[in-house]
Amino acid sequence: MEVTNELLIKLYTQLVRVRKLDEKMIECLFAGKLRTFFHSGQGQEAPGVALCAHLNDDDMVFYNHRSHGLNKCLPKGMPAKQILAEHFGRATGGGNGFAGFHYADLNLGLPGMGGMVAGELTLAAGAGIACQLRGKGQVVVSCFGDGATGRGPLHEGMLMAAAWKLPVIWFCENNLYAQWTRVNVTHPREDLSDLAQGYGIPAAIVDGQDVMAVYEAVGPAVERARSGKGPTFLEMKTYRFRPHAEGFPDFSVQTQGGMRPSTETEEWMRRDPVRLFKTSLMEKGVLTQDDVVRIDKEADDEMAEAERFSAESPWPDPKDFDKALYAD
Ligand SMILES: Cc1ncc(C[n+]2csc(CCOP(=O)(O)OP(=O)(O)O)c2C)c(N)n1
Repeated sequence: MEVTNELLIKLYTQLVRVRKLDEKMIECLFAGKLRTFFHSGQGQEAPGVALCAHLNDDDMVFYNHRSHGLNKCLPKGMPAKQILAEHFGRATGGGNGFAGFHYADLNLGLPGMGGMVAGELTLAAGAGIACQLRGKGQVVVSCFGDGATGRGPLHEGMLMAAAWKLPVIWFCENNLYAQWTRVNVTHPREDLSDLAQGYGIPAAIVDGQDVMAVYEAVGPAVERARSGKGPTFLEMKTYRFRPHAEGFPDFSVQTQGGMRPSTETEEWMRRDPVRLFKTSLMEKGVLTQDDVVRIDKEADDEMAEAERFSAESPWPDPKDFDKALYAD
Protein backbone atom coordinates (compact mmCIF):
# COMPACT_ATOMS: atom_id res chain seq x y z
CA MET A 1 0.00 0.00 0.00
CA GLU A 2 1.39 3.39 -1.01
CA VAL A 3 2.38 5.63 1.88
CA THR A 4 0.52 8.88 1.19
CA ASN A 5 0.22 11.88 3.50
CA GLU A 6 -3.41 10.90 3.93
CA LEU A 7 -2.35 7.51 5.28
CA LEU A 8 0.22 9.07 7.61
CA ILE A 9 -2.37 11.45 9.05
CA LYS A 10 -4.85 8.59 9.40
CA LEU A 11 -2.28 6.55 11.35
CA TYR A 12 -1.51 9.51 13.60
CA THR A 13 -5.22 10.17 14.19
CA GLN A 14 -5.76 6.53 15.17
CA LEU A 15 -2.82 6.64 17.60
CA VAL A 16 -4.33 9.71 19.26
CA ARG A 17 -7.82 8.17 19.44
CA VAL A 18 -6.47 4.97 21.01
CA ARG A 19 -4.44 6.92 23.60
CA LYS A 20 -7.39 9.20 24.45
CA LEU A 21 -9.81 6.31 24.89
CA ASP A 22 -7.28 4.55 27.13
CA GLU A 23 -7.02 7.73 29.23
CA LYS A 24 -10.81 8.06 29.34
CA MET A 25 -11.08 4.46 30.50
CA ILE A 26 -8.75 5.16 33.45
CA GLU A 27 -10.57 8.39 34.32
CA CYS A 28 -13.94 6.59 34.32
CA LEU A 29 -12.56 3.63 36.29
CA PHE A 30 -11.27 5.87 39.07
CA ALA A 31 -14.55 7.83 39.04
CA GLY A 32 -16.32 4.53 39.80
CA LYS A 33 -18.16 4.45 36.47
CA LEU A 34 -16.77 1.24 34.96
CA ARG A 35 -18.23 -2.15 35.79
CA THR A 36 -14.93 -3.72 34.72
CA PHE A 37 -11.26 -3.35 35.51
CA PHE A 38 -8.78 -2.04 32.97
CA HIS A 39 -5.39 -3.14 31.64
CA SER A 40 -4.00 0.06 30.14
CA GLY A 41 -2.08 -0.24 26.89
CA GLN A 42 -0.45 3.22 26.96
CA GLY A 43 2.88 2.85 25.19
CA GLN A 44 1.58 0.02 22.99
CA GLU A 45 -0.64 1.91 20.57
CA ALA A 46 1.50 1.58 17.44
CA PRO A 47 1.33 -2.20 16.78
CA GLY A 48 -2.47 -2.44 16.54
CA VAL A 49 -2.91 0.84 14.67
CA ALA A 50 -0.38 -0.05 11.96
CA LEU A 51 -1.67 -3.62 11.74
CA CYS A 52 -5.27 -2.59 11.11
CA ALA A 53 -4.27 -0.14 8.38
CA HIS A 54 -3.54 -3.23 6.21
CA LEU A 55 -6.72 -5.14 7.05
CA ASN A 56 -10.16 -5.32 5.47
CA ASP A 57 -13.39 -5.63 7.43
CA ASP A 58 -13.57 -9.36 6.75
CA ASP A 59 -10.03 -9.99 8.00
CA MET A 60 -10.19 -11.24 11.56
CA VAL A 61 -8.32 -9.96 14.59
CA PHE A 62 -8.27 -11.99 17.79
CA TYR A 63 -7.29 -9.29 20.27
CA ASN A 64 -6.05 -10.04 23.79
CA HIS A 65 -6.63 -8.41 27.17
CA ARG A 66 -3.94 -5.67 26.95
CA SER A 67 -5.73 -2.33 26.54
CA HIS A 68 -8.83 -4.50 26.12
CA GLY A 69 -8.03 -4.54 22.43
CA LEU A 70 -8.43 -0.79 21.96
CA ASN A 71 -5.47 -0.52 19.62
CA LYS A 72 -7.18 -3.01 17.29
CA CYS A 73 -10.91 -2.52 17.87
CA LEU A 74 -10.91 1.27 17.34
CA PRO A 75 -8.83 1.26 14.14
CA LYS A 76 -10.78 -1.77 12.87
CA GLY A 77 -13.91 0.34 13.10
CA MET A 78 -15.65 -0.37 16.41
CA PRO A 79 -16.94 3.02 17.65
CA ALA A 80 -15.45 4.35 20.90
CA LYS A 81 -18.92 4.67 22.42
CA GLN A 82 -19.64 0.98 21.82
CA ILE A 83 -16.37 0.01 23.53
CA LEU A 84 -16.87 2.34 26.49
CA ALA A 85 -20.55 1.44 26.92
CA GLU A 86 -19.56 -2.20 27.36
CA HIS A 87 -17.23 -1.22 30.18
CA PHE A 88 -20.14 0.74 31.70
CA GLY A 89 -22.18 -2.50 31.48
CA ARG A 90 -24.81 -0.94 29.20
CA ALA A 91 -27.03 -2.59 26.59
CA THR A 92 -25.49 -0.43 23.83
CA GLY A 93 -22.02 -1.90 24.42
CA GLY A 94 -20.16 -4.23 22.07
CA GLY A 95 -21.26 -7.23 24.16
CA ASN A 96 -24.76 -5.85 24.92
CA GLY A 97 -23.60 -5.07 28.44
CA PHE A 98 -23.17 -8.74 29.33
CA ALA A 99 -19.60 -9.28 28.24
CA GLY A 100 -17.46 -7.10 30.50
CA PHE A 101 -14.72 -5.95 28.19
CA HIS A 102 -15.06 -8.95 25.87
CA TYR A 103 -16.81 -7.18 23.02
CA ALA A 104 -17.18 -8.62 19.54
CA ASP A 105 -18.45 -7.66 16.12
CA LEU A 106 -18.21 -10.32 13.44
CA ASN A 107 -19.01 -7.77 10.71
CA LEU A 108 -15.80 -5.96 11.68
CA GLY A 109 -13.81 -9.20 11.93
CA LEU A 110 -13.64 -8.96 15.72
CA PRO A 111 -14.65 -12.32 17.16
CA GLY A 112 -13.90 -11.28 20.74
CA MET A 113 -11.69 -12.74 23.41
CA GLY A 114 -11.92 -15.11 26.36
CA GLY A 115 -10.44 -14.71 29.82
CA MET A 116 -7.60 -17.22 29.54
CA VAL A 117 -4.20 -15.94 28.48
CA ALA A 118 -3.49 -17.63 25.10
CA GLY A 119 -7.06 -18.91 24.98
CA GLU A 120 -7.65 -17.41 21.52
CA LEU A 121 -4.52 -18.73 19.85
CA THR A 122 -5.90 -22.10 18.77
CA LEU A 123 -9.19 -20.39 17.85
CA ALA A 124 -7.18 -18.18 15.50
CA ALA A 125 -5.77 -21.27 13.80
CA GLY A 126 -9.33 -22.62 13.50
CA ALA A 127 -10.49 -19.34 11.98
CA GLY A 128 -7.52 -19.64 9.61
CA ILE A 129 -8.87 -22.99 8.40
CA ALA A 130 -12.31 -21.42 7.83
CA CYS A 131 -10.76 -18.55 5.86
CA GLN A 132 -8.65 -20.93 3.79
CA LEU A 133 -11.73 -23.03 2.95
CA ARG A 134 -13.70 -19.93 1.95
CA GLY A 135 -10.89 -19.01 -0.43
CA LYS A 136 -11.56 -15.26 -0.34
CA GLY A 137 -8.05 -14.27 0.72
CA GLN A 138 -9.05 -13.37 4.27
CA VAL A 139 -6.32 -12.98 6.87
CA VAL A 140 -6.50 -13.87 10.57
CA VAL A 141 -4.33 -12.07 13.12
CA SER A 142 -3.69 -13.65 16.49
CA CYS A 143 -2.53 -11.05 19.03
CA PHE A 144 -0.83 -12.00 22.28
CA GLY A 145 1.73 -10.90 24.83
CA ASP A 146 5.03 -12.44 25.82
CA GLY A 147 3.31 -14.33 28.66
CA ALA A 148 1.08 -16.19 26.20
CA THR A 149 4.08 -17.65 24.38
CA GLY A 150 4.76 -19.82 27.45
CA ARG A 151 1.44 -21.62 27.07
CA GLY A 152 0.61 -24.60 24.88
CA PRO A 153 -2.03 -23.07 22.58
CA LEU A 154 0.56 -20.97 20.74
CA HIS A 155 2.50 -24.07 19.81
CA GLU A 156 -0.56 -26.08 18.80
CA GLY A 157 -1.79 -23.16 16.72
CA MET A 158 1.56 -22.42 15.08
CA LEU A 159 2.14 -26.08 14.23
CA MET A 160 -1.20 -26.38 12.48
CA ALA A 161 -0.84 -23.01 10.74
CA ALA A 162 2.60 -23.95 9.45
CA ALA A 163 1.66 -27.48 8.34
CA TRP A 164 -1.46 -26.32 6.51
CA LYS A 165 -0.16 -22.94 5.33
CA LEU A 166 -2.98 -21.14 7.10
CA PRO A 167 -3.40 -17.38 6.55
CA VAL A 168 -2.56 -16.53 10.16
CA ILE A 169 -0.26 -13.79 11.44
CA TRP A 170 1.13 -14.50 14.90
CA PHE A 171 1.34 -11.00 16.36
CA CYS A 172 3.35 -10.90 19.56
CA GLU A 173 3.42 -7.65 21.55
CA ASN A 174 6.42 -8.35 23.72
CA ASN A 175 6.26 -5.70 26.46
CA LEU A 176 8.80 -7.59 28.58
CA TYR A 177 6.42 -8.38 31.46
CA ALA A 178 3.67 -10.90 32.09
CA GLN A 179 1.80 -9.29 34.99
CA TRP A 180 4.81 -8.87 37.34
CA THR A 181 7.28 -11.34 35.88
CA ARG A 182 10.03 -10.33 33.49
CA VAL A 183 10.33 -12.29 30.27
CA ASN A 184 13.96 -13.32 30.85
CA VAL A 185 12.86 -15.30 33.94
CA THR A 186 10.38 -17.41 32.01
CA HIS A 187 12.05 -17.68 28.60
CA PRO A 188 15.53 -18.93 27.73
CA ARG A 189 15.92 -16.61 24.74
CA GLU A 190 15.54 -12.87 24.43
CA ASP A 191 13.75 -12.88 21.07
CA LEU A 192 10.43 -14.69 21.21
CA SER A 193 10.29 -14.71 17.43
CA ASP A 194 12.96 -17.45 17.64
CA LEU A 195 10.07 -19.76 18.55
CA ALA A 196 8.81 -19.59 14.98
CA GLN A 197 11.97 -21.20 13.58
CA GLY A 198 11.02 -24.62 14.91
CA TYR A 199 7.84 -24.50 12.85
CA GLY A 200 9.49 -23.12 9.72
CA ILE A 201 7.49 -19.92 10.05
CA PRO A 202 9.26 -16.76 8.84
CA ALA A 203 9.61 -14.17 11.59
CA ALA A 204 10.57 -10.55 12.04
CA ILE A 205 11.49 -8.41 15.01
CA VAL A 206 9.92 -4.99 14.86
CA ASP A 207 10.35 -1.70 16.75
CA GLY A 208 6.88 -1.58 18.26
CA GLN A 209 7.22 2.10 19.24
CA ASP A 210 7.56 3.13 15.60
CA VAL A 211 4.23 2.96 13.80
CA MET A 212 5.87 3.03 10.36
CA ALA A 213 8.24 0.19 11.23
CA VAL A 214 5.21 -1.89 12.19
CA TYR A 215 3.37 -0.82 9.06
CA GLU A 216 6.27 -1.94 6.87
CA ALA A 217 6.59 -5.29 8.65
CA VAL A 218 2.89 -6.11 8.54
CA GLY A 219 2.51 -5.46 4.78
CA PRO A 220 4.53 -8.49 3.58
CA ALA A 221 2.99 -10.74 6.25
CA VAL A 222 -0.52 -9.84 5.09
CA GLU A 223 0.51 -10.30 1.46
CA ARG A 224 1.98 -13.73 2.25
CA ALA A 225 -1.15 -14.85 4.11
CA ARG A 226 -3.53 -13.56 1.39
CA SER A 227 -1.65 -15.31 -1.36
CA GLY A 228 -1.81 -18.71 0.38
CA LYS A 229 1.84 -18.90 1.38
CA GLY A 230 1.07 -19.33 5.07
CA PRO A 231 1.79 -17.79 8.44
CA THR A 232 4.31 -15.19 9.63
CA PHE A 233 5.40 -14.43 13.19
CA LEU A 234 5.91 -10.75 14.05
CA GLU A 235 7.45 -9.76 17.36
CA MET A 236 6.85 -6.18 18.44
CA LYS A 237 9.39 -4.91 20.95
CA THR A 238 7.21 -2.64 23.01
CA TYR A 239 6.43 -1.56 26.56
CA ARG A 240 3.48 -0.69 28.73
CA PHE A 241 3.88 2.58 30.58
CA ARG A 242 1.41 1.72 33.32
CA PRO A 243 0.90 -1.17 35.77
CA HIS A 244 -0.45 -4.53 34.66
CA ALA A 245 -3.95 -3.42 35.65
CA GLU A 246 -5.26 -0.10 36.96
CA GLY A 247 -5.96 0.17 40.64
CA PHE A 248 -3.74 -2.74 41.66
CA PRO A 249 -0.42 -2.10 43.37
CA ASP A 250 2.27 -2.37 40.72
CA PHE A 251 4.28 -5.26 42.12
CA SER A 252 6.41 -5.27 38.99
CA VAL A 253 8.30 -2.12 40.04
CA GLN A 254 11.50 -2.41 42.02
CA THR A 255 10.25 -0.18 44.84
CA GLN A 256 7.57 -2.84 45.46
CA GLY A 257 10.13 -5.65 45.43
CA GLY A 258 9.57 -6.30 41.72
CA MET A 259 11.75 -6.58 38.64
CA ARG A 260 10.94 -3.37 36.78
CA PRO A 261 13.39 -0.51 37.38
CA SER A 262 11.81 2.94 37.18
CA THR A 263 14.67 4.05 34.91
CA GLU A 264 13.56 1.40 32.42
CA THR A 265 10.05 2.84 32.31
CA GLU A 266 11.42 6.38 31.93
CA GLU A 267 13.66 5.22 29.09
CA TRP A 268 10.77 3.64 27.18
CA MET A 269 8.58 6.67 27.83
CA ARG A 270 11.10 8.74 25.92
CA ARG A 271 10.02 6.63 22.95
CA ASP A 272 6.30 7.28 23.36
CA PRO A 273 4.85 6.08 20.02
CA VAL A 274 2.34 8.93 19.77
CA ARG A 275 4.90 11.66 20.44
CA LEU A 276 7.56 10.02 18.23
CA PHE A 277 5.23 9.94 15.25
CA LYS A 278 3.92 13.44 15.87
CA THR A 279 7.46 14.83 15.93
CA SER A 280 8.42 12.95 12.79
CA LEU A 281 5.35 14.12 10.85
CA MET A 282 5.81 17.72 11.97
CA GLU A 283 9.47 17.67 10.95
CA LYS A 284 8.44 16.38 7.51
CA GLY A 285 5.77 19.06 7.22
CA VAL A 286 2.98 16.47 6.97
CA LEU A 287 1.34 17.78 10.15
CA THR A 288 1.11 21.40 11.27
CA GLN A 289 0.60 22.59 14.84
CA ASP A 290 -2.99 23.46 13.88
CA ASP A 291 -3.55 19.89 12.66
CA VAL A 292 -2.21 18.50 15.93
CA VAL A 293 -4.55 20.72 17.97
CA ARG A 294 -7.53 19.85 15.76
CA ILE A 295 -6.88 16.06 15.87
CA ASP A 296 -6.48 16.24 19.65
CA LYS A 297 -9.70 18.18 20.09
CA GLU A 298 -11.68 15.88 17.79
CA ALA A 299 -10.49 12.85 19.77
CA ASP A 300 -11.29 14.58 23.09
CA ASP A 301 -14.79 15.43 21.84
CA GLU A 302 -15.28 11.87 20.60
CA MET A 303 -14.33 10.40 24.00
CA ALA A 304 -16.47 12.90 25.92
CA GLU A 305 -19.41 11.98 23.70
CA ALA A 306 -18.67 8.26 24.25
CA GLU A 307 -18.80 8.85 28.01
CA ARG A 308 -22.08 10.76 27.79
CA PHE A 309 -23.56 8.06 25.54
CA SER A 310 -22.42 5.29 27.90
CA ALA A 311 -23.76 6.98 31.02
CA GLU A 312 -27.15 7.63 29.39
CA SER A 313 -27.50 4.19 27.81
CA PRO A 314 -29.95 1.69 29.32
CA TRP A 315 -28.91 -1.29 31.39
CA PRO A 316 -29.35 -4.66 29.68
CA ASP A 317 -32.49 -6.64 30.40
CA PRO A 318 -31.56 -9.85 32.24
CA LYS A 319 -34.14 -11.64 30.08
CA ASP A 320 -31.78 -11.13 27.13
CA PHE A 321 -28.95 -12.96 28.81
CA ASP A 322 -29.48 -16.19 26.84
CA LYS A 323 -29.07 -14.24 23.59
CA ALA A 324 -25.61 -13.28 24.76
CA LEU A 325 -24.70 -16.90 25.41
CA TYR A 326 -25.94 -18.68 22.29
CA ALA A 327 -25.60 -17.96 18.59
CA ASP A 328 -28.77 -17.86 16.45
C1 LIG B 1 -4.19 -19.01 31.80
C2 LIG B 1 -4.18 -17.71 32.56
N1 LIG B 1 -3.23 -17.51 33.51
C3 LIG B 1 -3.19 -16.33 34.18
C4 LIG B 1 -4.12 -15.35 33.92
C5 LIG B 1 -4.04 -14.01 34.66
N2 LIG B 1 -3.46 -13.02 33.74
C6 LIG B 1 -4.22 -12.17 33.04
S1 LIG B 1 -3.32 -11.19 32.05
C7 LIG B 1 -1.85 -11.88 32.56
C8 LIG B 1 -0.52 -11.42 32.03
C9 LIG B 1 -0.28 -11.89 30.64
O1 LIG B 1 0.94 -11.36 30.19
P1 LIG B 1 1.27 -11.19 28.67
O2 LIG B 1 0.72 -12.33 27.89
O3 LIG B 1 2.73 -10.93 28.56
O4 LIG B 1 0.45 -9.91 28.23
P2 LIG B 1 0.60 -8.42 28.77
O5 LIG B 1 -0.30 -8.31 29.97
O6 LIG B 1 2.03 -8.19 29.09
O7 LIG B 1 0.13 -7.57 27.65
C10 LIG B 1 -2.11 -12.87 33.49
C11 LIG B 1 -1.05 -13.68 34.15
C12 LIG B 1 -5.10 -15.61 32.94
N3 LIG B 1 -6.01 -14.69 32.60
N4 LIG B 1 -5.10 -16.79 32.25
